[in-house]
Formats: sequence, structure tokens, C-alpha cells
Amino acid sequence: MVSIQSKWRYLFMFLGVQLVVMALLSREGYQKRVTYFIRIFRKSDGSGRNLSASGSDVYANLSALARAPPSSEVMTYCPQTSPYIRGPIHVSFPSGLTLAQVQRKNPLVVRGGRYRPPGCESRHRTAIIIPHRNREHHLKFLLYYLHPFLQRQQLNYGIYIVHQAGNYTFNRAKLMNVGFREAMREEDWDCLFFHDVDLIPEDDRNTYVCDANPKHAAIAMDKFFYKLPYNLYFGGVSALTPLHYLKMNGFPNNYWGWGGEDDDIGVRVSLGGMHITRPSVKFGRYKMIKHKLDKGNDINPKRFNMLSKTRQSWKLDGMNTAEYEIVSRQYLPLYTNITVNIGTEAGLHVPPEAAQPAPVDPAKPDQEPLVNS
Ligand code: UDH
Ligand code: NGS
Repeated sequence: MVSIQSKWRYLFMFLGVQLVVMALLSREGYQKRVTYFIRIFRKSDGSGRNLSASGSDVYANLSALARAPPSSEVMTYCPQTSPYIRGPIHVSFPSGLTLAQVQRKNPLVVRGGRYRPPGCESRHRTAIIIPHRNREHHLKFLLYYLHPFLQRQQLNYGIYIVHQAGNYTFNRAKLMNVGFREAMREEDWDCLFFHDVDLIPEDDRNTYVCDANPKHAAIAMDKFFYKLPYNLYFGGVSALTPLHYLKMNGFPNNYWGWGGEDDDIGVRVSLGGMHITRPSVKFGRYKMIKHKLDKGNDINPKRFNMLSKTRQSWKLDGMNTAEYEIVSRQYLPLYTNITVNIGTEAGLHVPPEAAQPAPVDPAKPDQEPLVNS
């Protein structure tokens, strides 16, 4: 038999335990942990959409742009800040997306992937340069997001894909030199964005215009937990004016394979008497389409040695020595496709079978690209 006295004792003990639990729950640290777990559960709704990444549909207000009043005789400049900017963008990668769909969703984009705001004169002329080979699946998603993103910013823009011909080792920086020269041949662009094909901007306040100094735009990528991986990082997406580009003698031509070329470009910024600027971590957010190292883009074993010599080499290798041959130039509905022969490490006219590509890294035997959609 339990006496009335001991019943009270149990009741007080029970209330005491509850009090302790409540005190713990109300502590800030605990609340944070609870919120963290709630977020994990909210991440997946079963449809595959990432609900933790809030943000609006990048096409939400595009019809308003198309309805902008027709230009009067004298075009006035667009406002300093575009009224169509909305902030965070929801980014996901639905399967089955086609280029024809992207084209239909962007009726104001014309031949070669060009656009001008319909109702006003843009204050900025921006060329997007995308080094490319064998990443059509990524390109489709980038175009899907980039076109409306740039239109929201009321830019006069053009998108250039610089496609490396052949199977020889990939050379990202040299393709950008080609993109710079070929884009400038066509139009007096005042800003060039050098843009990896697999990076999708997640906030349209990250404006695609140039700063007084070279700008590193991809400051916060999801793969680096939305933080800069290291202070001098200049990879992914960067923006330079033609003057910046020439001051640093463009980009190096001799980084064949993966790694180091972006660090070399970062060093060139300071060697050219400039410094790197960046948008805020809140705006410069990017989602990367996941993949592995590509076939033909093995890790460059010479990169550290080359990086140690940038100070001596930058004036001898760059825009002033970029040798290439344009294979074709196609003005497609959503972009200008420039296919280029950039040669091999042995030179422009040495047949690829005679030139030896960089050896495969034994630590990376699996070179098959893997794409998530
Ligand atoms: N690119 C291509 N085709 C290729 C290789 C590269 O189009 O075959 C372009 C593309 O625009 C890409 C960019 O070059 O976004 C940069 O190449 P990358 O995506 O391979 O480099 P990133 O550093 O990713 O972004 C590499 C992932 C594996 C790194 C392993 C080494 N630690
Ligand atoms: C550095 C590379 C950069 C590269 C960065 C991020 O180590 O080219 O990592 O790489 N520099 C050298 O190798 C010298 S990532 O995590 O994106 O694969 O961009």
C-alpha cells in the first residue's frame, strides 16, 4: 500500500523533474538544437524539393517585365536599382527540362542569347563567358536560371559559351581568354562575368555588374557551407571590366587540367595593382550542380609549381600570348556558341595524338562525370 504521504512525495518529485526539463528547454542553446532538428525534418517533403532553401520562383515577375511600356522616342535610362529584383531565388533541378522550354519562358531573349530591357536603356552591358565541354545537362539549368535572373536586373546582356574542341585536357583559363577576346570583338561590353557552368545564383541582389576592382561573385557556395573556403579564393564566378582584364594580362594559358588557375588569376589581380572585391555573403550565394571530376580534366600535378612562379610568368603568358583557332560561331536562340581549338601543351598545331596529356592522378581512378538532377 502506498500511503497518502508518499503519494505527495512522488507528485513533488514529478513536478520537480518537469521544472528542470522546462528550464533546460528554455535555454537558448537548447532552442537552437531543437530548431536545427525541426529544419532537418522539413528539408524533404517527399517531392524531392528542398524546402529549406526558401526563395521565390525566378520567373515569378517576368511577365511584368514583358509588359513594360514600349520605348518612347527618347529612351530614358533604367532606374539605378531595378524594381524587379526580389532577393532569394528557389533553386532546384527538375528532370525533363528542355532548352525549348527555357526558350519559351524567355520570349524577349534574341538570337545569340542577347537581351535588352524593353522599356528603358540599360545602364550596364554585361557579357557572360562560360567555359564548356560535355556539360550540356548543366548548361540547360544554368540558362534556365540565368536568363530571368539577368532580366530582373535590367541588364543589356549576352551569353557566350566557349566550347573546347577535341578531347585534349581541358583548359578553363585559356577558354576564358578566348571568350574575352571574342566577346569584345562583337560588342563594347563594360563588364565580363566568367562563369562556371554548374553554379546557379540564389539571390538576384548579387548584381551582374562590375565594381571598381575585380569582383569575386561566388563568395558563398552550398558546397562550402555558404562560406568563403579561403581568403584568396577567386573561383567559380568572377567579374572584370576590360580594363581590369588588360591590367592583369588576362588569364594564364598554361594550366591544363583541374586546379590552380583560379588562384593564379587571384594573384594576377594584385600583380596588376588591384584588389578583390566581393558582394555580401547574403547575396553572393550559389548552388552547385553536383558532379565528379570530368574525363579529360585530371588534376594538374604541376599547378603548385606553376603558382609559385606567377610573379615571373604573368607578363609573359596571358592575353598577349593566347593562341587559338575559332572552329565555329553559332548564334543560337539562348546563347552564342563559340567552338575553339586551343591546341595542346605542345602548341596549337601539334596533333593531339603527338602531344601527351597530363597523367591521370592515381588517387582518382573514377573519372566518370556524375550529375544530380
Ligand atoms: N568544365 C567543363 N567541362 C569539363 C571540365 C570543366 O565544361 O570537362 C567547365 C565548367 O564550366 C565547370 C568549370 O569548367 O563548371 C570548372 O570545372 P569543374 O566544375 O570540374 O571544377 P570544380 O572545381 O569542381 O568546380 C570539381 C569537382 C571535383 C574536385 C576534386 C578535386 N578536389
Ligand atoms: C584549391 C584549388 C583551386 C580550387 C579550390 C576549390 O585547392 O583551384 O581548391 O576546389 N587550388 C589548387 O589546387 C592550387 S573545389 O573544392 O571546388 O574542388 O578552385
